[in-house]
Amino acid sequence: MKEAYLAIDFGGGSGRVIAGYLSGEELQLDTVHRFPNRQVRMGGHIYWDFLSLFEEMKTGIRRAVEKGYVLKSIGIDTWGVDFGLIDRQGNLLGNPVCYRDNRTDGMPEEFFAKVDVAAHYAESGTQVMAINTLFQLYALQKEDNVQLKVADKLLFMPDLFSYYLTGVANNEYSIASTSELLDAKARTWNFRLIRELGLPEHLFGEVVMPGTSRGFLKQEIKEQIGIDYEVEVIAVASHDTASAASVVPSSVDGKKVAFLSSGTWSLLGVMNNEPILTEAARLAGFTNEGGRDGQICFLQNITGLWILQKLMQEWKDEGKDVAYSTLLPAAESAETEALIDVDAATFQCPVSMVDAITTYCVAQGQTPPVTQGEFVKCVLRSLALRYEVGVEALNKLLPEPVTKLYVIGGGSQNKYLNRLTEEAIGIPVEEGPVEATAIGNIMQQIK
Ligand code: LFR
Repeated sequence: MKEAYLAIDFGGGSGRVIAGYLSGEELQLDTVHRFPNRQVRMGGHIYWDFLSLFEEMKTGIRRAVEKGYVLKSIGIDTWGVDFGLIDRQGNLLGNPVCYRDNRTDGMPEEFFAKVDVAAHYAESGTQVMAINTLFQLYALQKEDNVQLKVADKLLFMPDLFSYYLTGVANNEYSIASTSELLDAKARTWNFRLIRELGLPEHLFGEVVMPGTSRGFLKQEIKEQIGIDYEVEVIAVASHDTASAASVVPSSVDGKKVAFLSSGTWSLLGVMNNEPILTEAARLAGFTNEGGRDGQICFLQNITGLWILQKLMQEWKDEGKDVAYSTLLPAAESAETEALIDVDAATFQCPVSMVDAITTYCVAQGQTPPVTQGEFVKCVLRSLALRYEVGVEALNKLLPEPVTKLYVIGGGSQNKYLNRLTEEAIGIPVEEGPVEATAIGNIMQQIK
């Protein structure tokens, strides 16, 4: 019997339940359950399969119990911006829609035809992206959405999972900060903006800081997972990026260091004590998201390994070999010079990534990649060059340039990409930890 803290980490492509326990001073991790997170296309929309994710989460908690762990507490983190709406009885009003859904196409342009973009940034500090909650809600409002009319509360994904575990509905700060609806300095809802959008104020609940209790597991959940003791659910830095970034020091030997949280997305930035809300930061595409201890993750949101993941999925469906151990050496020896703009809208959710890259290169007058190795090389070189642009932009906004880049998360295992990145940015790249998000999640619970 070991006492353990559970980190439940939902990423855009997969989820995991990790038990963390202290052995002496050292944190040990045991991944007790992994599951895919699939996006479901239906009726012209792209959804998350919330019900199956909820079930997988309970399976993971049950496995931890069956393995003999005594649960001290649970913390949940997920990707950003997406949410569920619940009614006054606590019913979920529809499956949460995935940020890759095209309902937000053109919404930022419409919104900023009425709102001054610089003044808006000076308050929200958020890099404008069509995926942001603000534009999802704007789209719902515009279509006179029925769910929005009857909704009682808006719960971001980690808030929603926690709600159905405990019955307590609140909004954790770091995940709420991905919405573009917070006042970055005050670290709470910008109700003036919310009113301006015509959204009901009651949707937006209490903003709680990482470390706050979200309540205890409901009796029905305890029965389903086979325990009879109380387990507290703690609001960790429930945006996965914020939990991951929380394990990286903000400086080493008095010198500022940067992080790159590498997964489906690449989040490149630094930890600051206060938001940077200047016009220069806005124009350079930086966002000020909430982190641990009221800190700010000042970062750029870059399309990350998503493009490669999507290519690999397509190749797998065709029965091709998609092992990293085959693809990465093939990429290293491939000859292509093709480069893509990884953030281009065409790579957001194409039916075929192979076709999207080919079409893009042809349109740009480049010879498109053909072999798997060429595709992978094209994507990884493009990412590394994009990181170079990001680091340069960051250095222009900070008092002193960053001296090191910590690559954390699953993508940090991609040694070829790390090498390309180091060559491109010209400062040392330090690898790991791979499980930065889970470690950050658990550290917030232990505090
Ligand atoms: C990473 C992440 C990013 C966010 C993106 C979409 O998993 O949370 O920080 O911008 O997903 O929500």
